[in-house]
Amino acid sequence: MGRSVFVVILFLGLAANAIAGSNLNRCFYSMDSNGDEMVTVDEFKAALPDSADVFEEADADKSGALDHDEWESFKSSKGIEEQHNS
Ligand SMILES: [Ca+2]
Repeated sequence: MGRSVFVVILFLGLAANAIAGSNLNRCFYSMDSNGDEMVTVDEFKAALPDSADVFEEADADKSGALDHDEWESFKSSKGIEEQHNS
């Protein structure tokens, strides 16, 4: 019984992610764990471990860190709506 409840919760979590299309709608500031207004690759991987491969794509100037404009531009280019309430 407990196990099946767990499976249902897990499934609903996965379904919610699928409906969202991706988990790339993260707010920039929710990924900037040290608050320096730059998201390094380490911060990015910590926030989005399944999406680490998009870091280089989002890092338009190849500086090794994302600034807010780069992240917003990247999301816009993907048609991703930011969700501040997630
Ligand atoms: Ca940072």
